[in-house]
Amino acid sequence: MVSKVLKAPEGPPSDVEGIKERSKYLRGTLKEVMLDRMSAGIPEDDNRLMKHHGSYLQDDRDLRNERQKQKLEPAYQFMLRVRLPGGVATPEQWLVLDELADKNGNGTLKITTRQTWQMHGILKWNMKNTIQEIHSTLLDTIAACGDVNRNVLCTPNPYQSEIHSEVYEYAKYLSDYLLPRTRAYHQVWLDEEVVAGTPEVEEVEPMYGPLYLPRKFKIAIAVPPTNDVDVFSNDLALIAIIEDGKLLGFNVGIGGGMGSTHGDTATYPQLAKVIGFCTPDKIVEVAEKTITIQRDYGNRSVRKNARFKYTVDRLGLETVKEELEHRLGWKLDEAKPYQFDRNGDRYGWVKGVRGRWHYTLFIQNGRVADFEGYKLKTALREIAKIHKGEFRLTTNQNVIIANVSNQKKKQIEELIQQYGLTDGSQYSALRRNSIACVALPTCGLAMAESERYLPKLIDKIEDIIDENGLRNEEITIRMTGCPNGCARPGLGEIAFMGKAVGKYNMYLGAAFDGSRLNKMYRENIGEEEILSELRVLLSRYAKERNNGEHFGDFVIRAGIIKATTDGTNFHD
Ligand code: SRM
Ligand code: SF4
Repeated sequence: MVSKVLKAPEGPPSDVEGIKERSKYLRGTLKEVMLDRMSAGIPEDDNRLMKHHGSYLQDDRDLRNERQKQKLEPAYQFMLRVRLPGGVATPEQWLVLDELADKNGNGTLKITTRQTWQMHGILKWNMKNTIQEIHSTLLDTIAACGDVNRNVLCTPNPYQSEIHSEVYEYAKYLSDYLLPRTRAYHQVWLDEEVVAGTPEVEEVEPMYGPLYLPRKFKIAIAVPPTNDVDVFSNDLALIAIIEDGKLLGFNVGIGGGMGSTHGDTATYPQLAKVIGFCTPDKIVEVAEKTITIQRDYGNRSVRKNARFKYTVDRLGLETVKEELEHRLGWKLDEAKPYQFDRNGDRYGWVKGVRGRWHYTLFIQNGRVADFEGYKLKTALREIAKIHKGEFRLTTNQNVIIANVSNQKKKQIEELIQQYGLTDGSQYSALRRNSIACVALPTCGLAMAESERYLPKLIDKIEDIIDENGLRNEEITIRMTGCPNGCARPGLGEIAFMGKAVGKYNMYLGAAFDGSRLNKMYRENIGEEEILSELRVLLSRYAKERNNGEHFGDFVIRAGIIKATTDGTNFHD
């Protein structure tokens, strides 16, 4: 039901709207073009649709110039992202992904900032069997990308494992319920036959409609006191409210997102704002109706202004809340108090309920590979072979080996020792709180290095950290290769967003618990300047901070940077 008063922005629909409209519910000509052996790539229109199937066509950017010189087509390959609500995977699923990465991918797995695996480097001819093998282990890649609801996040909190399992069920249910209903995925990849008499174009998407959403839509559930999911960076932010060990329901926040465009003040990161509370049984209805508001009023003309955060800011928070309640037919309760203490992971072994153990393993920037002298991928495979619990992928790109019995703990610990796996304790707390997006060489939007560079930069920052006695001081540091914000840089106490090769904008002043955005401190600087800025800042922090004061709060109190009180003043 579309309200008479509210309006979507005017303007001609973007090209992607046309592609979706003509796509016969996300089919396009994908089935045919994937069989075409003339090119390792696919046409742009189909690539736009491909995203809704969890994949992107990419090319290896390290090889781009050389191939251009040789007049060869780019080194096309596909990235494939699994839908894994709450980041929970069985050891069997881990083993399948591990094998597929070697067989069809580039031999590595990337644990993403939305709690799932990505594989890179899959050739077109191997896409179908890769998706089929993923399907055989009861996983899929549907809606892992595209203008739909994405992988639903949930705190994989090993301390409160019972609450986690309950909240996880909601994350999983939401993720499944909000899936597109088209059979396109099953027909393109899984050889499902089109049933005679039900022409595919007449299929109905009851919630999305034929145009799907104006842009991606993201949901996260946080379980306080941990805000590891960076709940406020989501279009729909759900905060579990727990009283006396029982889940009462969820505070509901709307309108968060991280992406922006350098130099364009009409784009900005924004944090979701809490508008009320609902009991657990209402959560699906709330999510569905919120999504329909964005479906009806989101900007379908300018994609960079199309996220729900802009819809909320344009229409006004109160108006969107009223519209939501109108669509629900009931009112949200008043939001309940909650408290977050951090947005990073805690590492190492912890004991949860029923005597079960959980080990959070530090994985630098989420890349699972066999490195020289550090056989991380092999080690996780060996653990998966004997592990009887599950793996929980975290939004900080780490992995929790969860639900381990006393007896298995000994065996797993032996493997941890044998392969030198780490809970990060030999590193600075700053490194343990670092995340970086993929960027080069696979990301087509990267302007600078990120995952391949941040660890080296931190090697140098650690010298400064040590000079100032800050080794155990938890400071969040984030890097992305462009301002799209895939490592949620707007929420780093120190953050870098790529501007050009070797050049970054530097940001300061986010809150350690993910409740305040940062602000630009220096523009377009290289390593030398980054280090000299940090040398001054960290030494001042070491000397002038108050007891227990986080770095992000300190730089504001010390007048080094102004606080960003709302995304709309991020650029001020
Ligand atoms: Fe992202 C686009 C990687 C989390 C905001 N993101 C991309 C693409 C697909 C590039 C592209 O469009 O061609 C990147 C693929 C790189 C590669 O080679 O793999 C990419 N995003 C990632 C991952 C893998 C980063 C990582 O290293 O972990 C994360 C995968 C998450 C997942 O499993 O679903 C990832 N991306 C995020 C997040 C963080 C989050 O959701 O918590 C954000 C910021 C939150 C948000 O959405 O506002 C994010 N990605 C974007 C944007 C900017 C969207 C915007 O509103 O402006 C883009 C560009 C776009 O959509 O046009 C983008
Ligand atoms: Fe690519 Fe930019 Fe996302 Fe990094 S932030 S993965 S460079 S789109």
